Amino acid sequence: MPVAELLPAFPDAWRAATRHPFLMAVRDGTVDPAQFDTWLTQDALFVADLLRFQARLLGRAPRAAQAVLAAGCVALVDELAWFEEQAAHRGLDLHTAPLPATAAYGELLERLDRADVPTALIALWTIERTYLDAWSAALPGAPAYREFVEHWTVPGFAGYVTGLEAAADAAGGDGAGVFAEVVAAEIAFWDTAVEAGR
Ligand code: HMH
Repeated sequence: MPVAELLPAFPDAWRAATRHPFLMAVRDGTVDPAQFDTWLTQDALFVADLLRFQARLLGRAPRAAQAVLAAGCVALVDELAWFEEQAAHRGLDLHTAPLPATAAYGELLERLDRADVPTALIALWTIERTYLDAWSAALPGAPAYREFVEHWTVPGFAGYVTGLEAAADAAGGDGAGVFAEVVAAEIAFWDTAVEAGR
């Protein structure tokens, strides 16, 4: 089954992950800056974990998936630099400990190293598609947060997500289980930013 059909198969979880109160507050400008800063520092840790996962996946991916995965690795390296700039700008220390949801998401990525390639590709597509839809729901974003909203809604990012979808569909595989697991990890990640920032 094409991975796009997973979205309507899990409507409640998908909605919770992509219409989260955190993102609605980013859109409206009412997000608590401490919550936003918590999300930012934790997401920088997540992206470092994601780069490790994706680089290893590239090493065992089918020939047809190499280009999109390699481009994604380069983009994640740039993204780490972008996070460092954003953190410096906001006076944040990125050398913080992972909160439980961040650590759990990192452990999920490590487990996916041992999953078969089709499952890992579906997981990666889910990770990025969730972010695309979540930040798109925050458009245009309050002025103070617009740069972040734009970062994950630019056409280049949407095109990347489409490329990952094609790679996942070409690999085949049964994605319902891993899709549900990744979406749950995304919901927990937003929840944690809200709770820990309080
Ligand atoms: C939690 N999910 C999370 N953070 C991200 N940066 C992405 C997905 C997209 O890369």
